[in-house]
Amino acid sequence: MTVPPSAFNAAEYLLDRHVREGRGDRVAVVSERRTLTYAELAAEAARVAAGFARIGVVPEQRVMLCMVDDVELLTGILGAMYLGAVPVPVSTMVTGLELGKVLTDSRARVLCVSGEFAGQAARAVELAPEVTDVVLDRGKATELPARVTTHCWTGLSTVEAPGFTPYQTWEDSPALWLYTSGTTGQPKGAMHRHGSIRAVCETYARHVLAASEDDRFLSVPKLFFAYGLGNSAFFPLSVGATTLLEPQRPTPALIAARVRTDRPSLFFGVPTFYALLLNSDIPADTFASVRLAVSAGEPLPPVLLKRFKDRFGVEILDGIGSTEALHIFLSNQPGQVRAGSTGVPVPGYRVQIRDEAGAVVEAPGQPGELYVSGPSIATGYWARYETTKQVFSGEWLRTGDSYLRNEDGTYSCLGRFNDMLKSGGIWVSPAEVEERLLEHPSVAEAAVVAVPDADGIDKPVACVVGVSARAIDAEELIEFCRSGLASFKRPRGVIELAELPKTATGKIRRNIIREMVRD
Ligand code: 3SK
Repeated sequence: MTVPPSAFNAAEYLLDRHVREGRGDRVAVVSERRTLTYAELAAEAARVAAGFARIGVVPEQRVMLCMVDDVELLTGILGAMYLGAVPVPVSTMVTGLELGKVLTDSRARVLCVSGEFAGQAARAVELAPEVTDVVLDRGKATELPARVTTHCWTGLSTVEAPGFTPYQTWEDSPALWLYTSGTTGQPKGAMHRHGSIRAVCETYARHVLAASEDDRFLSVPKLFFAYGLGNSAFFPLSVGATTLLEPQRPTPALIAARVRTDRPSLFFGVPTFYALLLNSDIPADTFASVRLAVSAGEPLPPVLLKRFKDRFGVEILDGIGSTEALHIFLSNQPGQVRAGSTGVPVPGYRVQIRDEAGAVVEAPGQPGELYVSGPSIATGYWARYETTKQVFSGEWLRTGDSYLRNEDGTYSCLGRFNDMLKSGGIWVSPAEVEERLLEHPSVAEAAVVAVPDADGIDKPVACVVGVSARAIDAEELIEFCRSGLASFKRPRGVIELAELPKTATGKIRRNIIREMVRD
């Protein structure tokens, strides 16, 4: 007898459940312009779903969204899910050409854009002949090619949809695609199931954050990034809490003002943003409402953890996730933070460290590549057969990160598997040298890469961004590293940069830095 698939729709789980269980009047979302209760947010997402259906979107079809963090993007994502369609939120930091690439790759017919990105959308749509409809939130449609039908978001989202019923998806139905290019390579669409969305809420949000309906979530990473999507949509809505959406580009002053006004209890950032906060002059009581601060995206240097705790009185929980795993699967636990480690597997996930031949490394202290298995791993990359086979291996996901297990059972990141460099024949972790560089008062950001010396032998070179008004003294910095690290790990050169090149999600693009410094 075949077992019928179990019906489950992530948007119903995140919205209707609260309305049904009497939480409809609770505040779900606070943005710059609007505050909506759960009942209002569910009704608006249903109207958006009906609006998508009116313009011809059908279940399983992709809807790409290049929009700022606001109610429109949130209801666009949830509305598409209600309809059984597949929302594909994409970075708002891309050029028209980059947007065109992912648009073409996804074969989405409908593109939703915030007005400020109409220029990029116009260029992208020119490159993607399958797009038939563009939904524009604010702004003018004049730049868009005449061949597409343009719609205004208000028209889509305000027409009542009496009788609208969500499409009956299953746990394994496609719910969401997220494009990732990692630090190199072509963007690939990681495909996620409806069931994976509930899984990240029931693992990380429940067991690490202990999220409850009293929480207020504020995330610096935006909704288009897997990390931000969990922080600002899935986690708060799964427990009937409030999400604070911020459409503007974050700066320390803007975020500090938002924290003071809206008093989040959970705050999410990336190491680079924590460094910016520490280099700003925001008051020491800024984060008084925050019960937990979270960092992911890159390993958090211990010096930042310490300086943040000393100055703002809040401990940062460092964790690691990936777009393919949907959210964080290895994390420090509240009250048990170990500086320089990413903590332990989140309940529900297992990790392994494997050597280059793929054998599991059992001994602590031995570096290898981190693999993860758990309930939210993507089903694969859209239309990328070979890459899918390389990255997804049965129940295991290959992360591409180099890790080791410490004696106490926690795990520490050594960098990207292929970022490791050798100096004098000995492996050097760029993360370790960068940590030391960041302890120097004149360094705001650092990336260490291998650069061949006159003999063609790779040597570690530090690329640093200075703290404003403090000049970098290269010799002093090298001496500073020599005194705090094994001498062979010290950088042999220092290059000062105005900024470090980063991916849309804030990861340092070491391949670009390598090219810059080798030229
Ligand atoms: O990079 C990370 O650590 C991360 C965390 C959560 C979700 C997604 C990502 C990429």
